[in-house]
Amino acid sequence: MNCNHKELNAWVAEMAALCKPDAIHWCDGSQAEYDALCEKLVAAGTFIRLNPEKRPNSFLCRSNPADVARVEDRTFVCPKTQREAGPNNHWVDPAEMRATMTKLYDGSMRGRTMYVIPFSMGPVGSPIAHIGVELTDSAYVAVHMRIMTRIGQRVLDVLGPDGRFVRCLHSVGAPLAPGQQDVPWPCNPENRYITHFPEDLTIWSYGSGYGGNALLGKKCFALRIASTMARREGWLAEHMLILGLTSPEGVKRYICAAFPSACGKTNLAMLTPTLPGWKAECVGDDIAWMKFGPDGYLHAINPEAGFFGVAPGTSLRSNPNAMAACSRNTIFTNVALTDDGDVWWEDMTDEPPAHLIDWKGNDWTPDLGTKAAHPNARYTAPASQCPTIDPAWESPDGVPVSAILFGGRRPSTVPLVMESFDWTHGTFLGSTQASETTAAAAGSVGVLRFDPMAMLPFCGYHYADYFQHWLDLPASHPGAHMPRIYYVNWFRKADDGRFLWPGFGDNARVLKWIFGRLDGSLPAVDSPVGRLPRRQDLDTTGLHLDDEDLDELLSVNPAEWLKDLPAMRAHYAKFAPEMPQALTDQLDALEARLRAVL
Ligand code: TSX
Ligand code: MN
Repeated sequence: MNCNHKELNAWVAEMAALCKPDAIHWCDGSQAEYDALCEKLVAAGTFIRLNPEKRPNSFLCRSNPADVARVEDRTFVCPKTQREAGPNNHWVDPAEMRATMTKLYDGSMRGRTMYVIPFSMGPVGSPIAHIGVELTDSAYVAVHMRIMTRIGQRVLDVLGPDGRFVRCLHSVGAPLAPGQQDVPWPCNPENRYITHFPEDLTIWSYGSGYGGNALLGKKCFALRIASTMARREGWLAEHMLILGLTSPEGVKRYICAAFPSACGKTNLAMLTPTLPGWKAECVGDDIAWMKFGPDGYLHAINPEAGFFGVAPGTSLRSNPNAMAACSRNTIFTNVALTDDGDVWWEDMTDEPPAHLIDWKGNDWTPDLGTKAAHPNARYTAPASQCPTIDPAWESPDGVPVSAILFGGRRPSTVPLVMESFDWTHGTFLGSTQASETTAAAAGSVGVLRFDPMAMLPFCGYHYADYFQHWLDLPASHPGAHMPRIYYVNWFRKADDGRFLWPGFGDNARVLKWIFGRLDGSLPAVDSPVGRLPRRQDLDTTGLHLDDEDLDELLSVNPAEWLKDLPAMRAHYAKFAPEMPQALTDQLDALEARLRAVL
């Protein structure tokens, strides 16, 4: 490895002097290096090689049961002032946080290797991409970074002697004394910190080895830090899938979509349309970076190179493309192990196997009544393995975005689809995006849980400033051609509790209506809350959907909507007094339109 970036070399030396690893390993990103690290993880008892006949070149890993998910209560955003971080982030004075964590990092890598991982978020050299370097004492993280990002010498080559990079420091916080035996999943659950210093483009993570806590290119860089960069520089870093949709006439358009959790974002990203002649292709399932192109369109890249997907619920029925993507060269974390050396998780098949080893390593049979896989169990698979990966998914210029979808899980009130009146109204729709709580979520049932633009845990600065950035975007770029904004709801229920809409591949019918709107071939009907399809314009051929159900799906009941307004106002009040006037005006205008038709 050859690095002539003085600041990078100095920072690596400085962090190594602090963390005191036994060795330093610069990752070149080669297959040989990946294979050797996986073998090392097998020898350490961290990885179990799966049956090569069933899952070629794939591994199972079981984490410490205390380290199974992102830790939002231990996640901090530390600009100079609390005002900058906003009420949507945990803030600690940056000097104080640096002091606290410097003490923890002192000697934290003793007995371990520090991996130096230069990585590109986005196609290497793309003008929309950005570079980071992660220092980590976890080989699990190193092999994940090779799947989830682009790593190695080619990244240093693009970085050059003085390029900008995000400094990512990660330690599991479990130094080894001389001769001390390691554990399969080292971590330090009592001292976890996931910390962001946006003013210094720095991320410090300590104590966890799992997912977004440790793979610092993903949520920490590509969303929290990148959102602050995007605001300064006039672009967007969003928690959105990107998909390409081609009509039977061969017209192709790209759509981005942001949904709260449990709405099936990855399923939509890998959609298989049920409409004959329509084709959907996947650019990304989690994050979109969008910058204006010379054509005035926002051009999106997927900054990631892999899928870190939730396994439970994924099946040949819900998402055959995800199943294919993780059929080989995949790392599974906290799923169950079958007797023939393959993996299983809840809802992968209709019937569970008669015997498994569960995610904690114990014998499992269906009668136990416990979950065999952890609900947040993951597959880590190269995006290139998705059968419907878009031909342009690695285009350095990104793909032009024609539409942005927001949505939520709303059993009542919200229609299947509506179009915003304009960009400001679309921003309003995103800012009030919510799901209704279910029994599964903590707290009471049927309450609106707001998650604006699906960025609640990921917006790296004050939400009011983020909304203002969205509002300012069209005027910030001469000749801007903004995407149209839609709000969708696959989850509306009838009074008897049935889902009114079949969802999944049939969502292509909604995308077809949006397509018709984009090319000007379909009309829409104004309602107080947005523009709606006419009944006859939603293609329901082949569906068993009776007229009453379709009416209900596309209906807007002003009295129902008015019931949501106090919650919306309380939601906005959390970000007052900084909340943009344009959005509180939208709320007032919505109320006035609803009252006018009551
Ligand atoms: O992912 C989902 N999508 C988007 C697909 C592209 N899910 C799963 C959500 C949990 C992550 C959905 N669930 C969707 C949906 O559109 N819709 C529903 C609700 C639903 C569930 C089952 C049926 C219909 C709707 N029908 C039968 O089971 C027969
Ligand atoms: Mn996500």
